[in-house]
Amino acid sequence: MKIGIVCYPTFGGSGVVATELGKALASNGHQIHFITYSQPARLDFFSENLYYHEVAVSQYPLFDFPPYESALASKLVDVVRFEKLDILHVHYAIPHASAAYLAKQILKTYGIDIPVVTTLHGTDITLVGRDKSFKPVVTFSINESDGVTTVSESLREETLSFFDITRPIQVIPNFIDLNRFYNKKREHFKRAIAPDDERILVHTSNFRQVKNTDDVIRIFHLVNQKIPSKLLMVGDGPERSNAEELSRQLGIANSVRFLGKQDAIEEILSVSDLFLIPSGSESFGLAALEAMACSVPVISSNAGGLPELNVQGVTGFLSDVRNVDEMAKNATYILENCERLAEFKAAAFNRAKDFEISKILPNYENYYQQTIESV
Ligand code: GMT
Repeated sequence: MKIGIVCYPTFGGSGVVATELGKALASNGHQIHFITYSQPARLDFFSENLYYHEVAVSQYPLFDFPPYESALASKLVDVVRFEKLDILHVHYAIPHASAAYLAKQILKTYGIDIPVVTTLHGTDITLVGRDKSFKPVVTFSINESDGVTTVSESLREETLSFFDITRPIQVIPNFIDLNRFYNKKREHFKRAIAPDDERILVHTSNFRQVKNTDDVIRIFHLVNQKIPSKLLMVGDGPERSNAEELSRQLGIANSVRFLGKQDAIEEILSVSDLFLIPSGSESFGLAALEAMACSVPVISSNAGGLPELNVQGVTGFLSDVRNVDEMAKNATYILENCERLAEFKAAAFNRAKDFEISKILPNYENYYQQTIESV
């Protein structure tokens, strides 16, 4: 198939899923066209089946807000016509689903009916999409898509309860490439971070409020009182300085390292013993899956799709959002006993195997085929 993929090209979860999906489809022989405003972060190599089309937004003094959606729709029309695409797959509803709708209508004037699949990723539904200023457009463009997928059952249910949805939604979960994400046994790196064999806890995110990064620091503060340990905070975003400030206030700054944005996240996960993800909302938790693939158990909240990934008492533990005391108690329980920790690590890795990309990819391929046939 010739597939157009529209996504945010950044480090965020939806952009990562879209890029990894495109790469895997390309190596399965499909021709993939990424259409976005800059080269996706993980699209860093050449393949004969991968194409990238940049959406350039003209600057004009009148534009306080450059009209990206119109520029994207025009680019979609151009790429679908000239590359003869079979289907468009847009990731994150806002503004990609409505731009695809507009492109689809324009393409009809050229006698082309392009099938559009929209994948909802989380905040496009749970936070941003619910905003009054977006809701009618999100509802309309979901209903006008030829196919709609969500990354978890929980997100499917939330979509159906927040919006007036008139079409079926297919759940296709996030996936992981186990050839990239596995425990690489970086002992020298581990010794550099934890010279006295301290346990290493880790958090990776975009440090937005929804990630509750202050809870990450508070959980670690409690664990650190019982178990010699270090915390690695990976990523960057608006809450980072608050988290840094809190770690100073709690007197644990020397045990917490803020590493900023990192490409080789699997190297960091490979030296880690426990992953913390106490999010207030999380449609799936791709970051937790990446950790599990590297044999790192997970202490999470029970928000959104996290219970569909993290298995209570097996791959880690789940608690109510903001229940820092319980999360710290469970973290300590896993870390205090070497044999127990090894069991949780093995179970985390086993669970990650359920989401191996080769198991999930056919779901997308079949869904594309089905959608093309339905148009
Ligand atoms: O987590 C984020 O804030 C990034 C966000 C995105 O849309 O880029 O991630 C969402 O999509 C990921 C990939 O499907 C999911 O694994 C994340 O759980 C989801 N984040 C939230 O729901 C907060």
